[in-house]
Amino acid sequence: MLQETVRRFAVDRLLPGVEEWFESAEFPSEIATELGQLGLLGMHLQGYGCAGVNAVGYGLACLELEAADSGFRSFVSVQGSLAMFPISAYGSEEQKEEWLPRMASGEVIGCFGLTEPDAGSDPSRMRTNARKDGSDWVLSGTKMWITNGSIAGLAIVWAVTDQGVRGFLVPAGTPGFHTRDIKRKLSLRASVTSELHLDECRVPGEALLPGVSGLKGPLSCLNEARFGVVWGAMGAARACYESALEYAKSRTQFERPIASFQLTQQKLVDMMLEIQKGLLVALHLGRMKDASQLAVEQVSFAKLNNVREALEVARKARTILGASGITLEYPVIRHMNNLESVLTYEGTSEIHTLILGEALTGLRAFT
Ligand code: TGC
Ligand code: FAD
Repeated sequence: MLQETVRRFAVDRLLPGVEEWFESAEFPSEIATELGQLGLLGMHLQGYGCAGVNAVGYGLACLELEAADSGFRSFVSVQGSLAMFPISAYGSEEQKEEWLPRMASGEVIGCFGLTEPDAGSDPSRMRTNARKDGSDWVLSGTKMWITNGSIAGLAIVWAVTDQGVRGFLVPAGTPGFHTRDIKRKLSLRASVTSELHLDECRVPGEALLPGVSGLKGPLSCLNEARFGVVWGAMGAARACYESALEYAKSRTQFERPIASFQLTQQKLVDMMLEIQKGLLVALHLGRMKDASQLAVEQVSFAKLNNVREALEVARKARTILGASGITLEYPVIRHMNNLESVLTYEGTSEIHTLILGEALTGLRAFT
């Protein structure tokens, strides 16, 4: 029922506008409250206005949203898993009460500032720092490639302190906090990506997330978001496959539908196999997550496999559409370009390969 509801919302509300939003590089921010009304923001969290559905339910919603466009799944991932999750898991009671209900409804949009210009795959090299000044904290530094940055009412900013890496809640409008959008993207165009600038930005002591210190704070949030990507990537792949199948049946060359050629059928069958395998991996992972049995390496396994295969499906679909495959009249090249970002964010395919390599061999190959 949940999947059907999200699919209907995607078909009725998202698909009619998505080509225009992608082309004009615009995220329709009014969608935030509609996603909130559907209960999709922070949907896997408990209490404070959150829907409290299980991991499989969250995954299915991500699948249907990304079948429309990765930008919508990204929005929900960042809001629920990267902005609300740390407040829910590591926040004080006051922080939860102040922010979570308004974020669940979509009234307040959140963003997650971990990546920096010189610290992407290796966030341990982050330079953004926070120093204690009386009871306040003063933050300085730059965050880069931050989804929802300029439309967020609240930024979760990770910074180095004398107690290691800590998380801070920085409301938009705090003096010293500015954002600048990253333009000319050819991927994730229906999504806002920004830089965050913190210039002696002063926040009160209560802005610190009290429940976690060290890199495991932000990295644990990534687990939640990566889980959503595992499902979402298969949604994008499904949309490409469906578009290619329909096109192949109606497009005639050499006096036959191109779907009747064995080479086209081979592509369609390979696409279908990878989508079904990827969905089974996602479902298995969801059930393990619901049983609290999911290991970090298993999330890497699925993120690496499902995004890599989704991109391959998109590329095969693109070839079936011939020249039509390069226009926005069909969803394929939009998904294909989006998936290039998905391959990179939430841990690049190389980083997930190295996480798995370490799990197999016991040897770290990052440095
Ligand atoms: P390492 O020494 O391995 O770990 C430091 C501490 O963190 C713990 N840990 C984790 N905890 C929970 N979940 C995970 N996935 C964890 N990975 C590590 C670890 O146990 C340790 O804890 P403790 O208690 O011993 O201190 O850290 P490292 O510096 O060697 O880094 C390892 C590496 C390379 C795997 C990590 O840095 C990494 O995953 N890098 C990739 C960075 C990344 O994914 N960035 C994503 C930014 S956000 C984003 O892309 C949002 S896109 C938004 C959208 O969907 O639109
Ligand atoms: P780099 O880390 O510089 O990597 C460049 C290349 O080198 C990659 O191929 C990488 O795999 C490879 N590489 C790096 N280290 C190794 C190694 N040890 N061995 C082998 N190869 C290696 N970040 C946030 O914090 N919040 C967000 O909301 C957010 N949203 C994003 C939205 C979009 C659209 C994009 C594109 C990115 C977003 N990111 C966000 C940033 C994203 O997480 C980073 O881009 C990603 O972690 C990689 O960092 P980087 O781009 O600096 O690449």
